[in-house]
Amino acid sequence: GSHVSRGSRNFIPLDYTMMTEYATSVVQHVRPTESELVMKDTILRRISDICNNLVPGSRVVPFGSLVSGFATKGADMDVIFSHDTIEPQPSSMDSNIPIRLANEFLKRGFEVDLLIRTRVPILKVKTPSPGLEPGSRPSSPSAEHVLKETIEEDPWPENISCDIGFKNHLGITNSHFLRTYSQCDPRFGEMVLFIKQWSKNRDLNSPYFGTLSSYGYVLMVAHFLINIVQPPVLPNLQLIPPEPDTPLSEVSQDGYNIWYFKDLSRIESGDLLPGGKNEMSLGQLIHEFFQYYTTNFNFVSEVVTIRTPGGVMYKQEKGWTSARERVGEMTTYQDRYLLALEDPFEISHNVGRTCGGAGVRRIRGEMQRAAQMIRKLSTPFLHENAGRHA
Ligand code: 3AT
Ligand code: MG
Repeated sequence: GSHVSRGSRNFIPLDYTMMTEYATSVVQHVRPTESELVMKDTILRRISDICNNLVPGSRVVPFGSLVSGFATKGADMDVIFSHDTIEPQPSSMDSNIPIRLANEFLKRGFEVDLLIRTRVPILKVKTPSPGLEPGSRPSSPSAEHVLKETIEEDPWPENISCDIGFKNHLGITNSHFLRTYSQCDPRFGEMVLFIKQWSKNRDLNSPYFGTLSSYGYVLMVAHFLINIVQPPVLPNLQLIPPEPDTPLSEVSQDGYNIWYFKDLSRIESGDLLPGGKNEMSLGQLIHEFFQYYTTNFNFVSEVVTIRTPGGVMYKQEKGWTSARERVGEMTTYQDRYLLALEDPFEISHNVGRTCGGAGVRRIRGEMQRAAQMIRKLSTPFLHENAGRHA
């Protein structure tokens, strides 16, 4: 619906019907099908088996959009290599695991790429085309069966790639955190899928080439829905204190405060949103999202922090003012603060650090363009109005 502000003559109320229809169709189009999800599950089990073969007791744990529910069609899978062995492996062996695993996947016909210029090493593996797996045997008959069936009804599945990380356990936590938020209101997931698709179409989703990761866009959407739009669409789950008997493992991990409220029944009852339910359409929310980041948010001085009341801090108070080098596992990398998005748990980490000056300028320019296009699409009877007032 449109909102008329009484008494302001020149105010043309926008009609978001078309934008909402358009956004809804985009979202439907980019959502993965059920059979894709089944197939990804099969592939995950196969990858886990290969890991377990090399390092007994090891497996891969999914995180990212597979867990949060923000995956788009054909999206990569993100997993963490994990082994529950009680005795810690000798460290020399540990550091060899990515390379040994890479060889293991190569042997089985996967396409393999080992990235070491990242914060932590990442092993990218791409599933082999069916029939090209030399000497491999199915990990379990049922898995093979499901895979075969899926392939037969859908010719596409050859190139699913999976990023295997070796040290990012907060990623698992933050994916479950985002999943909980996505269960609070369907418009969160819908906005994320739309913004992700927009950012990919406009070439603004390449963290390796100076723009922002999907995770960064998700935080920008969350901030808008928790802190900016009135009444808020989402409550701030990190500000609701834990019960005294909450297990420590839910509150703290590696020295980080990872607490967030998880009781979905209380969330659904609506009493966490005292301002009442926000009834805005998807189209209006998307428009206001772009408008907020193009006209209200100050990229130069402000930091998006979804955990704090209000959700905005200043770069100055976080000491996020000038770029600096940091020494990582295998390489040094740069921390930049041109676009400042505080990670909800690892609060010293700027999720927007991948953005360079040119990247930020392009993101802002494209947001402006998007806001203008939505305004045009949503301005009713432009000519009629002009005629009537003449
Ligand atoms: P795509 O569909 O792959 O574009 P995604 O939702 O899987 O999107 P990402 O690939 O950006 O999102 O990230 C996967 C997960 O990795 C999400 C988050 O748990 C973690 N992650 C990604 N980037 C960062 C980051 N800069 N800091 C902390 N965690 C991150
Ligand atoms: Mg991903």
